[in-house]
Amino acid sequence: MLIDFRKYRTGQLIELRNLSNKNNIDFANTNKIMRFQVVADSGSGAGSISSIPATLDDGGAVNASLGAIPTMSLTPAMVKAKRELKFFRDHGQWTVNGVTWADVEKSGFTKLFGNPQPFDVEQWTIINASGGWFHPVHIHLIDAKIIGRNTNGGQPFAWEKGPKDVFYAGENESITALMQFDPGANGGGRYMIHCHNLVHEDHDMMVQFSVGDLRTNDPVTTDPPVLDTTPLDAFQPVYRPGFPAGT
Ligand SMILES: [Cu+2]
Repeated sequence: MLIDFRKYRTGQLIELRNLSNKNNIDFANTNKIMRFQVVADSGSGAGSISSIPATLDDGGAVNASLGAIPTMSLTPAMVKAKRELKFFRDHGQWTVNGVTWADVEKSGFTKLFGNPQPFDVEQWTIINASGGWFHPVHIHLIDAKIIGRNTNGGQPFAWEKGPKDVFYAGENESITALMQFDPGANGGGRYMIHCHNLVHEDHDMMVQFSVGDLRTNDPVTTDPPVLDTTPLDAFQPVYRPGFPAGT
């Protein structure tokens, strides 16, 4: 995302706000995302947008190894498998196709929603048959090209015509997307699919898929925590507007 601050004057404060949507629950600071202060020189190189490379990586497979296809060049003819993900509430649990993360845990983390092989292209359809709430669905690892939405005349919205990894499944909406499973430097393995509503993902709307062998790049052991030995007084106090300094 590029933001052009050139028309603002030095010292001006610009706020990025969340305008929310229907069937959402907003709290006191839900609308506050980020605040920018415009300065004469941000110190980030040339101080001009001309310093940004002309070709931006789309976050997908552009620079990956042979076999990778840029996300927005994916076509239905490349599809090896089609899958459906239905997001719904079942006996007080938030599920994906009736499956919860507790089911994945019970399986010893072997239960998979899908098992594409490296560089396979698949077509996934995300379905929210409820009229009462929405699900922002996050599929890890991939970027996808949205090719259909049951609302908006079957077309993606104007702001969805680029690579996406979160899919807004509004009330009674379904979204169809193409994605390629580029295993990247990790070589594949298990990745999550979950609703990004906090209450939904916590209770228990998350499943997993594997690219290739699920034992590759084990998420439990692949990036073990290490003790941070930085002295506490090395941290600068953080100023948050509306809160006392240092909190
Ligand atoms: Cu949800």
